[in-house]
Amino acid sequence: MLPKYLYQIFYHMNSSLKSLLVAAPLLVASVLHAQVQVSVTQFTDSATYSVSNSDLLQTNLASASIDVGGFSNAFFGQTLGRLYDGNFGDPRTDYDSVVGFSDGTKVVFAFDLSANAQGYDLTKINTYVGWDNGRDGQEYTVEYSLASSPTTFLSLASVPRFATEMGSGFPTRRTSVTIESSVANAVMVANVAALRFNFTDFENGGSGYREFDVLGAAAVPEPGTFSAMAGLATLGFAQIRRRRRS
Ligand SMILES: [Ca+2]
Ligand SMILES: [Ca+2]
Ligand SMILES: [Ca+2]
Repeated sequence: MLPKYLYQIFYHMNSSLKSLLVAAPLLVASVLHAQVQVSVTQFTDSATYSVSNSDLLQTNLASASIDVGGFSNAFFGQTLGRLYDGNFGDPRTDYDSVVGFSDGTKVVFAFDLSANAQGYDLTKINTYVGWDNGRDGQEYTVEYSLASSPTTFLSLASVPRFATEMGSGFPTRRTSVTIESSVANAVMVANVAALRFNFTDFENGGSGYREFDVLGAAAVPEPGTFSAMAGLATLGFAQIRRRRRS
């Protein structure tokens, strides 16, 4: 049920304005919740993943913090900075590039809103793990908050448990997760202030995370949906005023 004043605006609009206003909420929904898809890879050869050193976590990060929980005891000397240093490392020899999380840990990456008050339009999230079969799996959920409400988190994607097997001999194993729009290179979610990762740490006391890449760009104010809706409302009021005068 529309509030009375909104109903009055709607009633007094001509039909083309009405159809525009009905279409507008659908457009908002498609921008905020494009179909987000999750895909995974896993390898046992010696090549390393090629990770980004110019993604938003490296260019526009305000802070990274552990909201709940902490680091896994499976690894030593950990810092969150290992996840955004542009380095994957050799999972056979480089044990100082790894971060693991204990069960239930939540990690928040807050983007720099002082540089871009509108937040950031995200196109892709990549997360990379490298260890052996015992700590190579990934499973987590990820949430986002908007620049208009930076501490309110909304669900973005869920990464299902994979690479759970431990196998014989524990050969070196690497896995990656990609979260993106089902439309190639499209913005997955716009005006983002922060991301929150929720780890289940299901595998053997901690998976060996080595890099998180968050790809996207600073959001630019669009003369699109919201200003168009504001304009429609203004037109509606103007029409009511005109009718009342006549
Ligand atoms: Ca990076
Ligand atoms: Ca790294
Ligand atoms: Ca495994």
